[in-house]
Amino acid sequence: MTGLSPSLQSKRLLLEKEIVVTGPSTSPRLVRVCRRESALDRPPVWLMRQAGRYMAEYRAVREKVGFLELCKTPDLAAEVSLQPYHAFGMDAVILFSDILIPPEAMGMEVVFGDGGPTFPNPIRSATDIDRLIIPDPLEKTGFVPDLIRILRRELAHDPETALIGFAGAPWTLAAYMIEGGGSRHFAKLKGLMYENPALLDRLLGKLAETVALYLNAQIDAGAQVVQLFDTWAGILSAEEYRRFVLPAHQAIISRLKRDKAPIILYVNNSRGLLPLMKEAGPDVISVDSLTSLREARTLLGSDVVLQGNLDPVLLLGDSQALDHGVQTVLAEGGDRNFIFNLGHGILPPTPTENVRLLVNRVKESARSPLYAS
Ligand code: 1CP
Repeated sequence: MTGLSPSLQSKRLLLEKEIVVTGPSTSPRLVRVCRRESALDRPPVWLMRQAGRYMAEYRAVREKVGFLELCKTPDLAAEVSLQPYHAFGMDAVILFSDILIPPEAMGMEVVFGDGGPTFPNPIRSATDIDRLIIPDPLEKTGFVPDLIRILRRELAHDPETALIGFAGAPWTLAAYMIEGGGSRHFAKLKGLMYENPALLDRLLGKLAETVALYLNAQIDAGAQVVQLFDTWAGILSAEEYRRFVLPAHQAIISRLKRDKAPIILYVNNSRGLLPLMKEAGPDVISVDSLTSLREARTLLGSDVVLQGNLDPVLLLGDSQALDHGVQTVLAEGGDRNFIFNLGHGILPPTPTENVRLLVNRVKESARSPLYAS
């Protein structure tokens, strides 16, 4: 017996339910899960590369402006960042930009063509590395904090939705800067790693410093979560990853304003590398589609927050296979410490009705608040 009058008791029950459903703080759903603050009625959902070419609204904007100009024009970049949120109602908006913006600010020329981004003058020598500056993020990339401030204003009416900032991690950025663009074998990058590891260290160190400053500037401007993309770190063995990638992650993560924004770490092809990702100490580990979430939990422990990991190819096909895939990820992700996402970025030919179906299915997975644990 609590000794409360029946009406007060039912009020208290209502309050308890509310606490379970919305969490004890006013932070967005995504942030609450990153911080393991409470059990939620359903996982938050957002999709890597959720803004982009699969949306007609995006293509209409891109018809008028080039990709780099779009990234550097905060009003337009804000419009594009919000397109998937308005169309499908994801639980997070990720700012529209690209991982190659900081290398450009360091002094590299970058060209975004139809075949993807390229660096016409890739790094070829120690002098090329020494020439790179560590840019002041406000002075050289002030359009990013400007974009973040616009987006926070646009989202002010909806405190449940989080704004995500991001950066590419040093290894992946070095891959583009040395190869001159995307690559199949990464022969030049690996060549440098084998032949002159100290020189590669010098480049990775400069990149880590640049990325830490850049992400902290995003957090200062209002990013509520940040994601570090190390797409190409999965081409390395565990030993090589420990030698070249882990120190760069640690250098960045240890310098971030973690009290203000939790950090998600993503590596593609990360099977075998997951324990090393955990060693860097991110708040969330984003898992690709080749490792089941169940396997990831066994490897990492149930207290680690996981993000993932629907195969983006499932969004290209029929709704039955997609539905089955979504239910599998929901079941494996479980009802806590889990963020619904893809295993890699959304593909340009994705039909929008499939994206809508995915987001709706995750939202429908909400259990009755009465039974939320
Ligand atoms: O309009 C166009 O033609 C440009 C296509 C495009 C888009 C929409 C590029 C060029 N970048 C982006 C946006 C982008 N890139 C976002 C926006 C936010 C979002 O809505 O999610 C993000 C987070 C990125 C990150 C990014 N860029 C990564 C890491 C994530 C991943 O998917 O692995 C990488 C590797 C890049 C490089 C890049 N930029 C663009 C392309 C086509 C590529 C890939 C090139 C390659 O395959 O190597």
